[in-house]
Amino acid sequence: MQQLSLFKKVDAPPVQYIPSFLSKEQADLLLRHCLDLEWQQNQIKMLGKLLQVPRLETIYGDEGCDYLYSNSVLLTPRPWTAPLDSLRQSIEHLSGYQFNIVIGNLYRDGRDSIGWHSDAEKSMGVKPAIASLSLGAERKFQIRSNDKKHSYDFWLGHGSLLVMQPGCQSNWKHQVPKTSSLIGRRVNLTFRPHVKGIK
Ligand SMILES: O=C(O)CCC(=O)C(=O)O
Repeated sequence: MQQLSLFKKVDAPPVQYIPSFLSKEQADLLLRHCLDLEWQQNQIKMLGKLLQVPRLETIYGDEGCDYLYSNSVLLTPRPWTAPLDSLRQSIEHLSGYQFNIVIGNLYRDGRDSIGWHSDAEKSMGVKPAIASLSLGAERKFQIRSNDKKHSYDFWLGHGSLLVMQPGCQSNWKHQVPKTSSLIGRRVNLTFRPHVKGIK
C-alpha cells in the first residue's frame, strides 16, 4: 500500500497519508452509504453570535460518547452502521489505534469548509490519534505548526486515509479552506477515541 509519512522529517507534521486506502469501488460504495446517513445543520456560538456551521455534520459511535466541540456544538452518536463499524475495524487494524466515534463532515460544494483548528477536546483524552477518511471531491487540507513557521498542503482524494498521530493536535492546526472551483460533494469521516462519560 502506497503510504507517505512526513513525520520522520524534521519540522514536518506527525501524519501519514495513504492515498489509496480504499479501492475506487469500495470508496464509491461507502460514499453512497454515507450520503444516506443522518446529516444535520448545526449552529456554533462565536464571539457572542450564533452562526451556521459551514458544512453538514453527523456522528456515529458507542453509547455514552457525546462529543462537545468549541464549547458550543454537542454531537450525540447514533449507533454504528455495519459499514462504518467495519471501516473502523480496518482502520484500527492498520493504525494500531482504537476509536469509539466517527464524526462526519459533508461539504456540499466549495463554499463549505472548516477553519483553522486543532482537535483537542478533553473527551478524546490526552494526545489522541485521529484517522481521517475522505470520499468524493478532492479537497485541499492544510496543516501548519502553531508558530506558523511550517505548513504543508495535502490533496485528500476519494478513498484516502490521513492518520494524525498522537501529538499532532498539540503542535499543529489544520483546515479545509473554501474554494471558488466548481466542485462536487465531499464526505470526510474522522475516527476518534473517546473517554466515555466526558463531554
Ligand atoms: O474534512 C477534513 O478533511 C478535516 C475535518 C476536520 O478537520 C475535523 O473534522 O476536525
